[in-house]
Amino acid sequence: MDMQRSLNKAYSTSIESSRIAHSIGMTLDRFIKNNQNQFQYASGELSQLLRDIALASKVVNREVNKAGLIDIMGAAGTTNLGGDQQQKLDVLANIRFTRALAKGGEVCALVSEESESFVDLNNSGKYVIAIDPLDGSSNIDVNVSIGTIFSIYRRKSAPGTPIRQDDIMQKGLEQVAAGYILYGSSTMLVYTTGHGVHGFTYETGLGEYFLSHPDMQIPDDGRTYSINEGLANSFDDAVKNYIGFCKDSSYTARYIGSLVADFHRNLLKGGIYIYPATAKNAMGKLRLIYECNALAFLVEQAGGKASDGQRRILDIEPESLHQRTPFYVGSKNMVEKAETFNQLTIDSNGLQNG
Ligand code: AHM
Ligand code: MG
Repeated sequence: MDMQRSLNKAYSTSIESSRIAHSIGMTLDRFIKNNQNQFQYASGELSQLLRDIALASKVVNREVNKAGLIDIMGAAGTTNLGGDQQQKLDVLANIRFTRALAKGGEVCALVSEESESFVDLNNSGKYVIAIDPLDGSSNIDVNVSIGTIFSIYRRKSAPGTPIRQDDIMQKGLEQVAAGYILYGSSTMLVYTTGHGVHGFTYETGLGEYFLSHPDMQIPDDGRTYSINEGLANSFDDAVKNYIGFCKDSSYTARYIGSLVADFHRNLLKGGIYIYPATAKNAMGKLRLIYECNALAFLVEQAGGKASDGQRRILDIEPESLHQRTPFYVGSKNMVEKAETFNQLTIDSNGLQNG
């Protein structure tokens, strides 16, 4: 009997110590700290800026998760039980991120999908941020994943001097960090500082992001294409022919209509996302500065490709704040294949005109 008891005790002790021995994973904070010396300007400010973004995303995540209760608590534009004015979630997300970044002091100017012109934060911060605080917000009402997209640039002008045009209008190649937060079946933060792509999953109980996807790589090939095929009549022939190719190859169509979610799936499984020029939008729908550049930086860091069908996204010189661009992004071989259809059209037009 005594023997059995001591055996049980030894067993339970070993379970306990093995539980303790297994680390629950690396937190985002620790990961940023451990990798701080990889940054070109390793003064700790960029690290703090990433932490500010992570913190604001936790607040937004809480609000996104409450979105289903809006019918009970009052829709946007109405007054809730506490007498506060309810705000649309994308507006609210913009406020949350702007506040967090303004408070931190590392960011001197902010470009956002929600603001007509850039926001001067009136400080001597060394960084400029471009952000889409809540992309795909038309999906909120139907409980579909949505996301935040961000790009970080080093300012060109000296801190303390007025913000200049060239601080704001930098091409994607000059990003020092970029990432997204996906508010999905679980919430994830994925980012790069130019040293690979790392994904962190949010553990709501602990209120922490944990490293779950280190060094993410997108497969060179895939069999999934994501495009709003309902608009196909207004695509040009190159895109129509590429869709035909996808069908002839028995590829799978997957289109959530939420850029971060479509991008994230393709990043993990391989695939291509296309938002091409349409009859309504000659330059496509998506915005270069705060939607496409960040995802282009991430996908290249993961071994994939991003272009406007011909040019590398990261090479495009921005001309206006809310500029649109056609967007082809995903597995390297798939993007290259789609580009050949554009090239064929250009060549045949050249032949016809020549
Ligand atoms: P938004 O910035 O107004 O939310 O629009 C961007 C969204 C993307 O998330 C998504 O990929 C795309 O618009 C879907 O557009 P469409 O409904 O035309 O297919
Ligand atoms: Mg958007």
